Amino acid sequence: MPGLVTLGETMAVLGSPRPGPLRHAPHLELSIGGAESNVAIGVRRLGHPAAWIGRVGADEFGALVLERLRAEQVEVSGALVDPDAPTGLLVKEQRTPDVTRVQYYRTGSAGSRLCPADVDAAAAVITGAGVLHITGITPLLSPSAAGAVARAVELAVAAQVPVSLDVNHRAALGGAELLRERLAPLLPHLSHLFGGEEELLLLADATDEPSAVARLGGPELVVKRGARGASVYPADGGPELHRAAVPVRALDPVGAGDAFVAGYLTALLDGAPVAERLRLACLTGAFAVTVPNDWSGQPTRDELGLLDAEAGTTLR
Ligand code: ADP
Ligand code: KDG
Repeated sequence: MPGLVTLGETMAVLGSPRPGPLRHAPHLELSIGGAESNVAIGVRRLGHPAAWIGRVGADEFGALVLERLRAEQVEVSGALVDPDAPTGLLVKEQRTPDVTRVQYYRTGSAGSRLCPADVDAAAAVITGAGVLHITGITPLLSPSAAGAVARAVELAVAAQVPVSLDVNHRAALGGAELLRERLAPLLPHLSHLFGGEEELLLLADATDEPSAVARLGGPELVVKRGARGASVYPADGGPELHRAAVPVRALDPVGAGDAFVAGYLTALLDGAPVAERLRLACLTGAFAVTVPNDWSGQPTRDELGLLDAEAGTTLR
């Protein structure tokens, strides 16, 4: 059964469990995170095969990344252990209950040394997939990582595998100009483009949404609007669809976008129409914000009804 394949950097994550300046945190919790592998985990939990391609260092953090992904049954046959660079690290500070600060330690990391030859070595995983998912993070990591993404897209397009991209602009990795420069060659090959309102404007170099949609025109465009839900502008120019967010008690917004994309692409792999893709995406996005971790709150299929339960429900 063809599933999802994705590539990018997955890092070790150190997060403070309580609000406050990091220097006063008595201890940090160790986990992993990476926008692309978060999506792979979400799709896998919902029942489709998912594979991740990337590099980790020959260190404990790298072992943790691979161990966690394997535990989530994400296929890592296309993952490489790089003996010459460390696994990247992300430190997540809950500065106030409502503001999260993220610090990257990923310059020169193993993940940023991903290159086209790594992708060629995993070509069969890409050409046999039902969808290739990429993000705007990987092309900003390094020129070789940008080349790896371009190569993956080339292989997918040649094999008629649809390509989905989530802009995921991380300002710490580069400004709007670099984002546009590195993503522009990919845009004509996309079947689905996801982004937040602001980052889509940045990418299109536009000032309002209709002009952004016109400039980015081509792929199915999915706009993520946080607690206000999401919209889809179909590729065939058909009427746009809007859906409100599922009301939940939000604890941590980080990772919502990845869970949303996981839901959307799962429904795509199910062969579901656009309205159902959007419904499932809003549901899985809502699950993610209920848990203070980038990916662990993502649901399995049989958990999808849980958000309908009343507060205080105990299931026995
Ligand atoms: P990103 O993480 O990429 O910035 P968003 O924050 O827009 O993405 O979240 C993606 C989707 O997750 C939203 O479109 C929405 O459907 C859902 N979502 C996000 N925040 C909430 C929230 N507070 N309550 C319910 N659903 C949410
Ligand atoms: O989308 C959530 C991500 O921000 C996180 O898991 C780590 O890939 C990541 C990044 O670059 O911030």
